[in-house]
Amino acid sequence: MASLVSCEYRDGIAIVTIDNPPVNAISQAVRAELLAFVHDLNRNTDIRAAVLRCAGRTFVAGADINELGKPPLAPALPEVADAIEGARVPWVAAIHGAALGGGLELSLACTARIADGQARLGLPEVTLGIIPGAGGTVRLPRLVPVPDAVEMVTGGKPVAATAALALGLVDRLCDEDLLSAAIGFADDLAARPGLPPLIGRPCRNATDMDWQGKATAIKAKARGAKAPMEALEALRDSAHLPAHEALKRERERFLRLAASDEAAALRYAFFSERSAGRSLASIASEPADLARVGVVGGGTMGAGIATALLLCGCEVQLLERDAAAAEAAHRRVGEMLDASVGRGSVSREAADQVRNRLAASSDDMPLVSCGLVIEAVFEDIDVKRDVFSRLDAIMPPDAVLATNTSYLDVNRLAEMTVDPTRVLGLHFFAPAHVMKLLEIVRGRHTGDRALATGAALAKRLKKTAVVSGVCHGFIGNRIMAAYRRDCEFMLLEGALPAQIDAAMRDFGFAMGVFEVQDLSGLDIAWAQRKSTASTRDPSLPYCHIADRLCEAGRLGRKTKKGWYDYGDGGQKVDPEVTRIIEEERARAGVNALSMSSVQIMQRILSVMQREGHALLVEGIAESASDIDLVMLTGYGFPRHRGGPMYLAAHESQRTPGSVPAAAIGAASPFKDWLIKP
Ligand code: 3H9
Repeated sequence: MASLVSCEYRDGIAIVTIDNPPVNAISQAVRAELLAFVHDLNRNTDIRAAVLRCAGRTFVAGADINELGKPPLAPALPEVADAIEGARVPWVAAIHGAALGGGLELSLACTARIADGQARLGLPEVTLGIIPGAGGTVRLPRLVPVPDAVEMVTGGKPVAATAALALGLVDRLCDEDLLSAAIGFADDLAARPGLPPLIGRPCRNATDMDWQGKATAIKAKARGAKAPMEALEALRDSAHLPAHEALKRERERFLRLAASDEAAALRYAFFSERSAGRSLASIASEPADLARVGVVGGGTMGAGIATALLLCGCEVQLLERDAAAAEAAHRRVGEMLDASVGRGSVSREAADQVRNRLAASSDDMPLVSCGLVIEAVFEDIDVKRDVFSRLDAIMPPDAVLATNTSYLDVNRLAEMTVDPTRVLGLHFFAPAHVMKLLEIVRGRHTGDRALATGAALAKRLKKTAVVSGVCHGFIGNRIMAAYRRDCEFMLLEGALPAQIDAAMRDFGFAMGVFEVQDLSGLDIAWAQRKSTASTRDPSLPYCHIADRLCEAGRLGRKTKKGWYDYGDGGQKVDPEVTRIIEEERARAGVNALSMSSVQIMQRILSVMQREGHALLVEGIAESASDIDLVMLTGYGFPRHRGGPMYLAAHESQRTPGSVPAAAIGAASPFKDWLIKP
């Protein structure tokens, strides 16, 4: 087998190169080879210093995630880090790309660090349900101030090279030949007595740390995930215990967490993200040119899509029905850009620059030069069919046409074109410039070029693309509509909105289903129910509660009343809603039963899983992990739980013979709708 670590020598400097594509993950083989070189160099008295660098696009991006959760294989990374830190000669880490997790830990064991201007450095372990396991929580706070170390480890967000320099995390930045600069640096270090290794130094600015305040903030944000709090505890140990004791405790914590359900679920989420949209990667067709993209409709969704496109470097031509609407749409995009500046997600200069690439008009002819047009007009099949008919007439035959519909039949829109192979769905999630998910909807006739264009757009927008077939609501909204409906039946059976919302929050959702409805408004779903009322199967149960709230003008937060009362700014349970629920229970002839949080959540999961299973059987979703990804990235499902399909698979693995979650809803007097939606 080819070696993964090599060493060359230049005038007494050893250059040790890790070459383990694609991201130089530090697998057992890399650890073994690297450790062997450390020992060799200790014995070689011709060597004055060593440089640790990587081949390919990045420095070490961390431990090999495939090995986590399995019995550790020797040599362990802490052993390698200790050996580098205790080496006879100074070691310099030359960092390009990303130095993450175990990669940063290796560099912390070196005597010094030099990075190029594009480098990013971080300890993202908490995003995988673990804490750093090779000295990160002990060496980092001895190099950068403790509050900054706490931020990096408990938040998991990498810092850019310039910030790393300011923190003292790297010693030098270099924008040209990184290797030569690293060799020069190593030469300098060899010539002068070094500082004691990090492990022998005290923590920096430890008294500035408000441990209690941070613990409260983490608890509020973690939504039940354990790793961030464990990371804080590890850092607290590091600040208060001798380094060798803190290292020992860090390792114990790391091994315990690596074997936890939370870590397994987060690893699954990590790999699901990477495998999403795999079917698109094999498409050989060339995508349409995305330099200029058209957006039809500049409401909240259209403006969000335009903002996302501008921020990824596209020119945007926005079409509205008249000059005033075009002007309003232009303004809306400007406001979204300003808000992005306010949030710190984009700089003022960048926002001002991209603003110039937006044109909004009521004339559709400027669309003609766009490679892709995305319609985001009112969610009405006739309105959208008209748009497609017009686009088909004016757009050149090689332009791709997309709809941002959330529910409507993409095939019926494609019917309006001469060549339906160029039509696809691109379902963005609001706010479109913030949310990571993009459902790429493959219609009956959607061709490879249209799909390749969707994939190229997702990549450019840095969104997670999941392919869906055509059905009412595609993957995400179909599942959401199903569990929302069941939650309303649970109201009839005895639960109250606040109980259901609390059960979801306890599970890890940021908000419960009724709170979400109040935030987004109850009127759109109401309009949809009214429009399909004539075709509803009368033999199926129907819950009237939401209709009654809407009829009473309770449309959510915007009317200060919905499932809750928002009269004085806060969210309060409203006895009026409880009364309506009780009346509807009486009308349905149901005796209310009490339901526990666990029962409520099991019921919600069972509906998600049942619908997910149907999506797979019908060929709408390509894989169970795609379904989970949609729920994690678009619907607030807690990432550390893996997703409904992941939980279904693990539930049956863990407790064979247990009552499957799907059976729980079968006790419902309204189970008919579960069987036949
Ligand atoms: C850790 O270090 C623990 C230590 O504290 C203690 C140990 C004792 N392992 O994301 P991409 C694969 S925990 C294995 O598409 P990009 C990935 O699956 C680790 N595989 O590229 C994909 O494979 P495929 C802490 C990994 O350019 C391919 O590489 N580190 C790993 O968009 C390309 O990945 C992290 O959490 C890995 N560590 O982004 C960093 N990383 O082609 C995790 C990637 O078969 N990695 N792969 O689908 C990342 O954040 C991104 O991959 C990175 C590159 C930013 C580096």
